[in-house]
Amino acid sequence: MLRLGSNLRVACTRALPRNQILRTLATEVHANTKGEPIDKETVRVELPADSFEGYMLDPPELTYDTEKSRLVKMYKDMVTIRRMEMSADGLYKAKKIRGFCHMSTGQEAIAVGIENAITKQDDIITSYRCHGFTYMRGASVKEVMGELMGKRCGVSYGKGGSMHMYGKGFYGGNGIVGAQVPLGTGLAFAHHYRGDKNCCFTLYGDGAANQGQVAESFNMAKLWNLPVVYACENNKYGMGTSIQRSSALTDYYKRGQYIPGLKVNGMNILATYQAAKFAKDWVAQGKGPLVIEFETYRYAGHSMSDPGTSYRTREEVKSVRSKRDPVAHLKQHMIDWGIATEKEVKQFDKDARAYVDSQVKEADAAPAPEAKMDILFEDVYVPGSEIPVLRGRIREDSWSFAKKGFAYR
Ligand SMILES: Cc1ncc(C[n+]2csc(CCOP(=O)(O)OP(=O)(O)O)c2C)c(N)n1
Ligand SMILES: [Mg+2]
Repeated sequence: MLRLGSNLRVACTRALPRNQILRTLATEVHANTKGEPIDKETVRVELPADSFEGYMLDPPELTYDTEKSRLVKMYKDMVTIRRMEMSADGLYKAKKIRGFCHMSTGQEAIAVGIENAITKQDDIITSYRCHGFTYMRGASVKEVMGELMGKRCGVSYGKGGSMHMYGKGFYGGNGIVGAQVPLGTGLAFAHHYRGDKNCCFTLYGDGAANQGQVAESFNMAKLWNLPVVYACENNKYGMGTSIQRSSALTDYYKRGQYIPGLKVNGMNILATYQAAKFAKDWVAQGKGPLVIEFETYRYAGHSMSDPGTSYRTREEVKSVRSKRDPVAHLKQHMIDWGIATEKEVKQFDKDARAYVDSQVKEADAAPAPEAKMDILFEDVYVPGSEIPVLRGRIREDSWSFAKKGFAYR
């Protein structure tokens, strides 16, 4: 229901006063509050030769300059997301979070790398593994955690839960595997139609990559030359099924066939950031769609109900964590390049922990939405754009927005 409301924002933007539009987008008021100034002192990044592989294109440069402060900010954001997910894990076990809950620990370099390469005018849409993206698009940790705990302060006012988080330029949070891919194609079509230079990053998993609607979306995007970046998070498993057991071709960056592709080391934020900048540039130049495969790994099980150990070995998880962890990787570079001392990095970790813990505390103490029918039906539509009567499961359940009550009772 909420998804419908936030999608309608596009259609209604012109007709409605701004304060009304804000009602269905809790994060808009917070967007950019985390935006620390990026100072200009730069560092030269030299990526390993195996960071990229191209398909029908020349991969991005392995050497580039970037701001030191940007790397620090990226580090802090990755640590914050990790701490946030770990808190969610604990709260789930304490039964304060119910229902579905999918963690992104291990995959932080993708959400953070992409957000640093695009603007708030670009769009992102993703699957249910969405907490990190919601935070990076502008939500506070309190809003994400509040949503998980079903609180009114949540990013979807406590009525969506883990898989249903939205914000300005962020279209979820989608529980149906692959369903976000045609939606992302439509968002890119909107940019194309308006003639702006913005794009949509459409994320999906290696499991979702085998869906028919993904192939249909590729066709239309190429046919109409849409500014869409199809970004496959290849974390090696779809639930408990390894990519070798599910996919005839595990080179997901080649799956666009007639769409150029790029494979990226998704555990190295210096590579994900450079790849996302390259992709943004590609679509802005009017070259049409691009397929990116971020090769990554999820540390947790598929969801909270999966311990994640029956279809892979503990050694496999341990080995990725110890050798390829994106947070440890950036930490080492910051120290080696003299951007921060070991002591300073420890302080960043401490600060992130303190920030997340205090936000969790506030969210935990916050009230749930009031158990009132009109609150239940809020945010189905942008205020002022409602249909007269929303049909219920049976006639008596139909809701009248004008009456703020049941239409036929
Ligand atoms: C259409 C549909 N089919 C099946 C499911 C059940 N399901 C949920 S997640 C998932 C696996 C998806 O794996 P992948 O795309 O690799 O994403 P990941 O969980 O690894 O991020 C499946 C089969 C679903 N939600 N929707
Ligand atoms: Mg997967």
